[in-house]
Amino acid sequence: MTEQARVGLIMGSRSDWPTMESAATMLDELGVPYETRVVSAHRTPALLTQYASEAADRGLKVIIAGAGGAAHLPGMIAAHTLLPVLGVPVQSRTLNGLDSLLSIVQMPGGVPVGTLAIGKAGARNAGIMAAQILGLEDSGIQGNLEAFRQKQTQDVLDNPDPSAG
Ligand code: RP5
Repeated sequence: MTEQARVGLIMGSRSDWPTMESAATMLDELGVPYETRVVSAHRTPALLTQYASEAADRGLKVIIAGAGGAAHLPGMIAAHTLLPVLGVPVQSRTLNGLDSLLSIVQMPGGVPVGTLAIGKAGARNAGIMAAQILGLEDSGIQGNLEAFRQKQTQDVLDNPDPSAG
């Protein structure tokens, strides 16, 4: 049986997957069950409304939404749910992701989107942050986060010389 998804990992297009895959990798590593879907603010607006409106009742606790260009997906999802929404600006071809960042980060007061960095680092951090939110009430995920952080620190300490292979 597949475990109940607790994070909705959505994106505006299949073309966002190479970026958003970094969030999926972190959720896998931290033991957080999730689902992945393409939900487009502009191409499938009715699906967006349905997805956001039903998310909490389906057992999701956090939504990670990645989009590029006129990146309205995270904000519109946030407008339809009280779940925390983490927005990932995908690096666009034409404006390098600055367009995506500004589209996501400048939400009006009252409807927050937690906006991460442009590109894969932002997607990776969105996965970690979703785990941190869930870890507040899940000791298994919290333990995975502690182990991840310790390993990350140890890797740096074990390799102090940047000129060595
Ligand atoms: C946005 O438009 C998507 O999030 C994607 O980043 C961008 C381009 O989409 P495609 O034209 O590659 O499908 O909605």
